[in-house]
Amino acid sequence: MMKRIVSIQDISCFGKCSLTVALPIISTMGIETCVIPTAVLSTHTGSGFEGYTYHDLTADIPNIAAHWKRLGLHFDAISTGYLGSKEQVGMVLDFFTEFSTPDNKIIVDPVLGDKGQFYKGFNSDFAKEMCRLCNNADVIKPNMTEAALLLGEECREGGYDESYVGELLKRLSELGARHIILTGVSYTPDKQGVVAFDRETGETFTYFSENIPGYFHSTGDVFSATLTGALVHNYSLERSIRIAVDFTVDCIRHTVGHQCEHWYSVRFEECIPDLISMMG
Ligand code: PXL
Repeated sequence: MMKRIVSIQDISCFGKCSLTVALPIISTMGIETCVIPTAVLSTHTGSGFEGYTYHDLTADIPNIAAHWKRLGLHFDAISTGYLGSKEQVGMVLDFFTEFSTPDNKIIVDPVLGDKGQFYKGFNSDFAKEMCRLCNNADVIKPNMTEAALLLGEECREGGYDESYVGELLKRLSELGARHIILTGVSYTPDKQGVVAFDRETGETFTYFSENIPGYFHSTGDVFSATLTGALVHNYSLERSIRIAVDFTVDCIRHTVGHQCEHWYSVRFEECIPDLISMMG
């Protein structure tokens, strides 16, 4: 049987993030991808874009869910990314209640911010709401900024050490999810990667790669989609993290030198054949 997931996040019409990244990546991984678009934006909200449009689709979420319920649809994973409002978080929680089963996974990317700051339009109130979503997830995947924002702490930009990261992981696990996958961790200037924590076994898994200087928008979304695809294939958590890091770094490498025209996202399309090889 082909695996099937649902991805709940926005469509940014230009800017290559959220659904326009998740769909091609998860499809490449041989998994059927259903979508619930939470909003349609003309671009993403990251720096460089001003005056973007935002069409809210909150009212559609329960209607889509109700129709799917009547169809008796089943998903091997429910994955969430950028959500636009507290009300949407509530509806996504209802969706979890309706569609979670003992054998499917809920994977939450608590999209809140990056580089030590909230994305436009988000604040600590919204971060508290995101904690409710984390509470109902099997896997959460914050970056270092989101980890601090979820915990209501000052964001630290760099200068991380193992004790700071270990403390963040422990406290994030108290939000409720079993697996915490913290991205953007770096202890030395030449390496960057992921530290994961399993609340049930107490084990930590670390996977670092080369640190490529610069800021690359949408890499969190590329990572999340790849991780989701790998986990849905029942690869081990360690292997899933390795594939997600390696593919994200591959996308960054292909973007370096092209940032003049590709400042708003990564050139993931060129790397799709590599993703297929990584799964081989
Ligand atoms: O990459 C996360 C993301 C998703 N969707 C929208 C965004 C961002 C980050 O800026 O603005 C609309």
